[in-house]
Amino acid sequence: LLKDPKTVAVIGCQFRGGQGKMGVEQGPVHLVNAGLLGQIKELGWNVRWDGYQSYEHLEEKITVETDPNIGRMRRPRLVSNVCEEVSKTVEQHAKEGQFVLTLGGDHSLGMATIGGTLEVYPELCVVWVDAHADINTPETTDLGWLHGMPVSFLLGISNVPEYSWTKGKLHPSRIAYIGLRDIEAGEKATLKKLGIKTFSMHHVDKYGIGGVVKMALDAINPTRERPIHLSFDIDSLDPQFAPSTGTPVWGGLTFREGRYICEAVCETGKLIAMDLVEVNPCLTDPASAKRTVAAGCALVRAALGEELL
Ligand code: 5AB
Ligand code: MN
Ligand code: MN
Ligand code: MN
Repeated sequence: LLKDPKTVAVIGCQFRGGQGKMGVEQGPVHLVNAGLLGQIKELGWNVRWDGYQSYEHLEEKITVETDPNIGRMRRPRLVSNVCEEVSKTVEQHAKEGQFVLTLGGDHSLGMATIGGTLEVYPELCVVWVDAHADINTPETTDLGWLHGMPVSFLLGISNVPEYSWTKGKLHPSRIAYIGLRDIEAGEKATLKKLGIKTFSMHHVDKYGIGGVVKMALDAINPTRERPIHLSFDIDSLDPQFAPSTGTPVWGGLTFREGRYICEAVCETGKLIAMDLVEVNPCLTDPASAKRTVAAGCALVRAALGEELL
């Protein structure tokens, strides 16, 4: 499936413009400083480190003054411009046949990463692991931050001229959620209307994580032939395992459950990209930040085959 079967391109996206808290742009630095790249190499992969992408050129050009809200959307032009750029980078690496690992940064990046892989793998399906559905539209969003909206752009249900580069090519039958527990009323209506497969924490308790991953893959990838993009928001884990994140919600996945998702998706042999987002090492005491970062590293290793060795 991957033309360059043992190469991971790693993109460190130092971007926080899709949400309101300082520090999430430091996620990539902390993950890399924890030894993530060396850990990936130890699994037998070649690592193509793309460097930290800081987007300062865009942040200088698109300031608060020149980027007023569009409806309720906050920092809409900055997010759009950064995501368009990231999308091209991801697309390029995917085209070269590399596994694309994107380290966030906030989850608005999801419209960029999946937008990029979809260009190369039109048959792609998405496993979105998150406490939140991130499917708000400019109409349904309450807070206006773009990290709660990327899926709506991928599906093409948010129509904003400034985002015309998002092609809306993801079919609703090609995405499944795992870990949901904090969804807004407008989001619920959208999920229901589009018939999107959602596995909340209730389902994890009811069927076990093994059953849930199987049901999710059966729904979006019945014959396991489709390439898979895993978008992993660290806040899907319970705050006891990943406290350092911007929107923690109690009652989440255990570390083992989160790791199992990565293992099982890897086991299909179809995983072609992963995002690890919303690690914000600046929101807690250093020990809690370290725990969150260590959990993130372990999730990436599992997705890249640590359990299969
Ligand atoms: B995250 C909320 N639904 O839209 C919104 O961390 C939360 O990428 C979004 O999942 C959380 O603002 C975004 C209230
Ligand atoms: Mn590159
Ligand atoms: Mn998210
Ligand atoms: Mn989330």
